[in-house]
Amino acid sequence: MIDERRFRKGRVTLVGILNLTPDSFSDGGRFVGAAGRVDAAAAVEAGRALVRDGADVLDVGGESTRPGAAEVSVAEEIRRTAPVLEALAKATDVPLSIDTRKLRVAEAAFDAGATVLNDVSGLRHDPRLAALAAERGATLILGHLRGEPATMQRAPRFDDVVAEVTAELGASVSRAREAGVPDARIVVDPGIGFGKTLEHNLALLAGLGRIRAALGLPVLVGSSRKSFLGRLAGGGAPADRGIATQAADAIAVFQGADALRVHDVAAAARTAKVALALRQAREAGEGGA
Ligand code: HH2
Repeated sequence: MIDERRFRKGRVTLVGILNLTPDSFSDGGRFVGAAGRVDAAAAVEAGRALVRDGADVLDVGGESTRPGAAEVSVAEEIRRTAPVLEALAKATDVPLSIDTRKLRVAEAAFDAGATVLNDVSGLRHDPRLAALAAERGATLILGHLRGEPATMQRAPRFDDVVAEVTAELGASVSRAREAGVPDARIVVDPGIGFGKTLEHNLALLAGLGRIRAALGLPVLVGSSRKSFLGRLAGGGAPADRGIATQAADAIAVFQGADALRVHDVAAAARTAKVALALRQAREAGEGGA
């Protein structure tokens, strides 16, 4: 179960990434062999290591959402994720999240022990996820994404990206509320890298405080190792974007992020401590916020 402290304001919840895919942009293929077999034991060990590093939640995914990624069938996504979730539920106490846009995959994940649903499409891909989350008492992470991952990077356009993302996330939140998900179980995410240019990503990180204030809900940010950081700071392979990731995540926390979705939890834990202390010092200087 999600305890009171996770995804609540005044601390930073660390969501560790566990991708069970052959093709995720940063860690694809770590647990999937040539024949497509998932090495569940290795995945569980990696999950336990993330928890030792400080992960508050583990986010398990069976389909890459990187731009241009191939679609995965429902059966394949369940085959990749459900057995690992079931084993993780026995091996750790932290809440388990399923990163999916698909109803059947989410159902199988809940049956296997997940209590968080991370929908990068913010209920646009399948609005029925809202009723499912309500029925199962799950925490729902609502991401911002226009269109589909396969085509999202084809000329994204916004006039005022912060205002438009806030409004569109607000529509996702309304859908969740109407289906009966209480505010205490809703987290919003501006969808860094999801149908956004470099400038859009920067504007969203710089404008996080506005998004958080307008929606009044905890905000999760997922910049970890994404390509805009490589464009800004160099580093060829995604794994070389570690320092750039820490810089972006520090700023995100300073601007108000309540949760970070990260590959390197140990680094994020230290970054978040410093950035949160600075944010609280700023708030104290402003007479509290
Ligand atoms: N980013 C990715 C996947 N899921 N979920 C949320 N809520 N926010 C994000 O920013 C986010 C996400 C993409 O990163 P990754 O899982 O590392 O890669 P891939 O989609 O290639 O598996």
